[in-house]
This record gives sequence, C-alpha cells and structure tokens, in this order.
Amino acid sequence: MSIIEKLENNERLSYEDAIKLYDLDLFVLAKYANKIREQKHGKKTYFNINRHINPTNVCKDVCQFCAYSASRKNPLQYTMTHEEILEVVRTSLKNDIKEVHIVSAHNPKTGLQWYMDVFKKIKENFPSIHVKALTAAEIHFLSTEYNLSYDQLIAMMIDHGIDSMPGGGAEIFDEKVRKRICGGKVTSDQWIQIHRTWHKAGKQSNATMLFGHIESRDNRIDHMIRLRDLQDETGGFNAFIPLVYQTKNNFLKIDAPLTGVEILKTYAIARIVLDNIPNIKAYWATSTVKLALIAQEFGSNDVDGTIEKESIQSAAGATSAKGVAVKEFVDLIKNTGFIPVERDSVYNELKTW
Ligand code: V47
Repeated sequence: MSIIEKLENNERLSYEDAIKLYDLDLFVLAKYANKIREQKHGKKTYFNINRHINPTNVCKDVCQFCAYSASRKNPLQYTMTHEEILEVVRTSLKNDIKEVHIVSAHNPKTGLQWYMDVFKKIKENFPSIHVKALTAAEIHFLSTEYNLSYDQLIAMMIDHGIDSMPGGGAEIFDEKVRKRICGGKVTSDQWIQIHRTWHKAGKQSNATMLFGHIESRDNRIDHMIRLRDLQDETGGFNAFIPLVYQTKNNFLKIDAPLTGVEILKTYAIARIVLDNIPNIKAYWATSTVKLALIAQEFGSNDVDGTIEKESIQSAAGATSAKGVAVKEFVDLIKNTGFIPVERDSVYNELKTW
C-alpha cells in the first residue's frame, strides 16, 4: 500500500513508512495533519498563562547546542535564592499566571535540598499554582550526584509538590548524534525510563525534540517513534514539542538555520506519526510567534504560554526574552482564524477568549 493510501486510511505508520513523509509536498502533509488536528481539536488553539523561571545557569554538563549554561561560553554565573524565586512567583501572580515552569542547569554546588525545597515553598505560599519542574536531564543529574534512584527522586518530587514534568532534555534520541551534541548527560534510554517512572506514578509530562542541528530527518522520525512506543505503554504524555534549534552563542557551528518549510513539515509529520499524543505544541519561543500561528494550519494545536521571561532560547539568538502579552496572543490567534482557549498545564480548558 502506498504512503498516501495509508494516510487516507488513517493507518499507523511504521518507521519505514514515516521516513518517506518528508519527501511529500508540504501541502499534502498539511492536508493529512490538519484533518487529524481538526478531528481532535476543531479550530481551538491552546495557550496558557505561565512564568518560566531558571534558578541557576551553573552547569556541570556541556551541551554543544546550549548558550544558556554558564560553564564555558557564558561567564555570568548566577544562582537564585529561594526568596528570590518566591518573589518572582508573587510578582507574576499579578499577571494571573496559572503555572510556573522551573528548569535549572546541573549545578553541583547547591545541594539536593536547594533543588527540592523551593517547590514545597511555592506550594505552601501559592497553593493554586501548578508547578511544572525538573526535566529528565536534571533528574538524572541529581540521581548521579546524590546517589539516588529515579524512583526515590520521583517520590521526592511528588512529596515536594511538583505537579507535572516538562519535556526538556530529550534533544535527539539517536545515540550517535546525541553523543556529539550532549554526550555525558542523560542518555536516551534513561530519559525514556525517567518519564516511564513518572507516568507509572500517575503523573503527566511533555516530550520535546531539538531539531535543525546535525540530526537527519530519519533521526527525527526515530525520535518520534520511540516516544510513541512509550506513550502506547503509559499514556502519560500530554504534548509533543518540536524545538527549533537556535544557532547563536554555542559550540555547534550551524550556519544555515532551518527553513520555514522544513519546520512546518516537521510539525505536520509529528501530528501524523504521533497518533497517540493528544497535543502538538508549536513552541513560539523557538519557531517565532508568526510561524507558531501558521503551524496551526499544519497540525499543531498549541503555542505554549506567555512565559514572561525566557532565558534558554533567547541566549541562543531567539527573540523570546520578554514573553508575549495575553491580549497579543488572543488577538493573533483570533486573527489567524482559530479559537484562543486558555488551558491549564495538563490541558483542562479554563477559558475561551
Ligand atoms: O531541552 C537548548 C532546548 C530545552 C537550545 O515541556 C534549545 O512544556 C533551541 O524543554 N535552540 C528546554 N532549543 C526547554 C524545554 C521546554 C520549553 C517549553 C515548554 C516545555 C514543556 C519544555 O531547550 C532543552 C533544549 O533542547 N535548547 N539550547 C537552542 N540553542
């Protein structure tokens, strides 16, 4: 059966089928991706009102794509106190945030409790806030640094009030590429195992994929299929987030950034291949707001949140440092012909704007 026949029949695609998708015309992919998007979400585009906090940029690991970590390229080290972090949350509550998304570098100097206690303090002071925190990369770092199992760390995370896990640290699962871009940190199997353990504890998470550096199109498909396999097993992923690689201030010498067509094809292919992950997020901080909105016609149904302060992608050249105002999001989504729906962190609908 041809790939088009399989798409027409809504058949699940194998790796061998899926690697053929990039050869299709963008608008052919759009037709099938958008059909799935409309079946699942109609004309709704989800966003949330959130605040990103990156409490430290001191990092033991050196990822070749990272411009945020202070280890080599960025000499300006910082580590926030818990009181400073609480003050950020307090201030952002005035903007009606529902979520804090807290991701740190791998700082060997702070001690385990610095990582953990802040979540409990946030919950005690602001019980309504959803705490999305600790990537699998951080969990693996804490596990090796403090000789704790993933199970033990996940029990601590739940005990300290973490509600859901972000999808960071997945990068690209292909072992050869991973070794070149971030050898030394969490492996692909470990990343998968950490999310499996988190899901088996009854919790939800997201999954990312960093693309547009040295990986091949086939590596992207392999990455998606590994996530689909875990999702078949646990059902714990809410969203898949393809992160467009930002080229500045890091060690990977990639001169030509991805084209818009390649980015849109990747969103559309993700929507087609990941038949069991409900949401495909076009994270505006890496795609730009304009392309994230266009991506709504190519299978995506989410643009992420208002963020307020973005430090990781903007360090590598993205224009995302200051976030986006709610009104701007809402107007842009409406003007694109979609329905802006504010969601919480695990995709319960809060308000149709
Ligand atoms: O894993 C680092 C990426 C990620 C670059 O779960 C870069 O809702 C592009 O995971 N170009 C962290 N990306 C951010 C993240 C995330 C973001 C928004 C929402 C969610 C969610 C998760 O940032 C890292 C890494 O892949 N990153 N450097 C760069 N140069």
